[in-house]
Amino acid sequence: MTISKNLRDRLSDAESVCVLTGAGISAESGVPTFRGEQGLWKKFRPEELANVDAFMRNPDLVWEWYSYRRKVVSEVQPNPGHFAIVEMQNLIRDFTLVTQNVDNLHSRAGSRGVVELHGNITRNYCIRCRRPASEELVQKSDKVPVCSHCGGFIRPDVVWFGELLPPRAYEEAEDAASRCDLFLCVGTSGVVYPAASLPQMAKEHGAFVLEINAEYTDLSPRVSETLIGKAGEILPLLVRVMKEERHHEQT
Ligand code: BJW
Ligand code: ZN
Repeated sequence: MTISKNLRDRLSDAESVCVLTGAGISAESGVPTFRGEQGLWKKFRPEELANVDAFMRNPDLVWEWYSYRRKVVSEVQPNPGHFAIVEMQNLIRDFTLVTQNVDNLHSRAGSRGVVELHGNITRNYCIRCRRPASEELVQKSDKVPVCSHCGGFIRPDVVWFGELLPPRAYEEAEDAASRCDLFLCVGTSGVVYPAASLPQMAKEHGAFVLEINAEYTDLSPRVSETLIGKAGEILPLLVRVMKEERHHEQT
């Protein structure tokens, strides 16, 4: 992979960086993506599972789907893509990582202050009184558990279609996208809003928007540059360039 002179300059000059990640960054850890050839939703239809009506209609089925995914993410490890983002954070003073992923792998890799737009599958709460559910209750339940305080169903702390994103998280993401000079868009198909509007927002505010994906996406025509390949290979390369260029500047 060749890094153009222009991109090299962007990587070396960037003072404020915002990274938006999607399911593709965790693919190399063994977490299935949602869409595409290997997509999770080839087998499970999203409209049947990722909305609150589906949960109320068939809570045990939805619970089972999340139990399966919770097990998958607990058995995998962060990959070089996740670790490269941790290194990038250590290089850049004003750095924000925004993720659509619910798998907790960025935090497990060591990223700090991760902005989670779609929640986190490792947390669960009661739909009636909103108290968090204990790990023990979640682990032992094959069927949807009920809250020990009020008897309400326990649900995963994720954002389903038709639900609002956590307002503070989205505000932080918008702030970071509007003030950064380099915006990286990694492993997302860019079809789910409002997250998919962040690259555009960054570009309108003057940032260089770099997409990293295994294939071209809906976002590609609207970004500054797309690098096609695996996030776990491209991100470490970008970090190496950033380090080289910053080292040169200091010497
Ligand atoms: C690699 C790789 C490798 C593979 N290296 N790359 C504006 C226009 C139209 C619709 C809307 C709109 N605004 C809102 C909507 C409605 C809706 C929406 O966006 N619908 C569209 C799908 C049409 N949005 C919402 O409902 C949102 N809420 C909202 O807007 O509230 C306001 C409102 C309230 C009431 C009514 C209406 C609006 C909420 C969205 C919540 C999304 N939730 C999910 C599920 C989370 C829980 C769970 O995990 O089960 O979030 S959906 C699912 O998609 C998940 C993901 O975070 C999200 C994005 O997917 P992502 O990450 O992009 O993954 P993939 O699989 O799509 O792509 C993977 C990519 O990786 C591919 O491109 C591969 O090529 C690539 N790849 N391997 C690099 N190794
Ligand atoms: Zn409760």
